[in-house]
Amino acid sequence: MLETSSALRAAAARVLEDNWLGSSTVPSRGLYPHQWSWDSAFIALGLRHLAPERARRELVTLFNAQWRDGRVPHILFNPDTPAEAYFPGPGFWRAGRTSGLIQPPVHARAVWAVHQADPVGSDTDTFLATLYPKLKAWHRYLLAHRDFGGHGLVSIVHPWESGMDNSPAWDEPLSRVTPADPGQFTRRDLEHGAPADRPTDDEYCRYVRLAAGYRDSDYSDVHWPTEREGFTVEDPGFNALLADAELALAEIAVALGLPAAAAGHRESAARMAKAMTERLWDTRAGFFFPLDVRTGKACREYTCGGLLPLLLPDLAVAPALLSTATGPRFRLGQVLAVPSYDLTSPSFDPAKYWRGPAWANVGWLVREGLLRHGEDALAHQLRLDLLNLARWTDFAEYVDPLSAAGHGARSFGWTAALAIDLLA
Ligand code: 9WN
Repeated sequence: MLETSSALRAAAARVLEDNWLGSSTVPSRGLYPHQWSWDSAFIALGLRHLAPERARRELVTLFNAQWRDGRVPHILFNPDTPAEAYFPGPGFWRAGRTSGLIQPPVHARAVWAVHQADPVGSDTDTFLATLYPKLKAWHRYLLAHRDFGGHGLVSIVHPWESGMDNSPAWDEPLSRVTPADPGQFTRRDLEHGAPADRPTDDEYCRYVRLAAGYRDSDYSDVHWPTEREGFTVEDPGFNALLADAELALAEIAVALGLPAAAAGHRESAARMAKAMTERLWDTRAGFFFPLDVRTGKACREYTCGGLLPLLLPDLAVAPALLSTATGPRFRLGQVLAVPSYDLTSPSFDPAKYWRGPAWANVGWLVREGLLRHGEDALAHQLRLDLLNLARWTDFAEYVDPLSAAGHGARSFGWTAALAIDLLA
């Protein structure tokens, strides 16, 4: 048992050491043996306290795989890992060493935090100057190529793009996708940990159908999204993270002596916050729901993605959102960390992936949001929960928010990294 903070920090550092590939970190040696986009950002937040140059390397490696159109791929495959270790591997995506999907844009926030941990080393490496144009191109891709709703918000085209794969919010839009033939592929994820805690086979068949359709359109954001089979959703979690990332870009621009550019990033964040409040906020529910762009209807499930707009400092509806967060659906401060799904729903499952368990990255983000809205006591409790859960579960991928039982992979990258950050 890792009784002291220094024992916990040392154990977390060992996880990051063991998961280090030489220029990036895997989320998990067994289940996820490649580099993942938003994992790397969270991992860098922890690495910056241990070895800032490694944190910089982590992010630079990811951005070296950025596509010409600006997208940052959700997976960068490690050439030394056997092809059969993960499905869908590079042979499926047919996109060189990367996948063609994306993940939530938490990178600018991570880049800024990594810089602040070691400004001298960062300046010597020209870290900010190197990454600023790449981050700008990434955000431009999202806002210019992914605004399928036409109101200044980004749409995701696959549940994997939300980072919250089997969130109940995706059930409805996913139900319209014809499942791929299960005989076409072998799930490698089921070889690691309890299959009951992972998405179902039926969900995987739909994920594969969607990913193959996007791939077969050459990852076109012009043709594929209009196909009948597609999935096009404005996710409040993804969009809140982009708005926050624009605020981080503003800070980076100031540090680079670009005040006019900084003002532009702040305006962009404010525009997004306004669009989110107009399109995704439900006043009666006191919650942000994703919008299914194909039907124009809200995906009315209370999932943790709807809490992430708390990150926005000037959010007028923050008091109402906080009241939902502390109410019966999420019971913030009364259960452990942040449940990924509505505790009052009959479908709530405390062990199943994004349908109930608490995840360290979401807890970390919600804590940031609480701090920005002056909710220091709740933020303090959340920090303790996250550290205890990491300590008790050997850095589990996700945990039961009621019993503290660990689920999924152990020695999971961002669980360890964010514990280090919370201890700093
Ligand atoms: C698909 C790596 C990733 C996380 C996601 C999490 C899970 C992948 C999977 O693992 O998704 O991208 O194979 O299930 O849902 O948030 O980035 O840790």
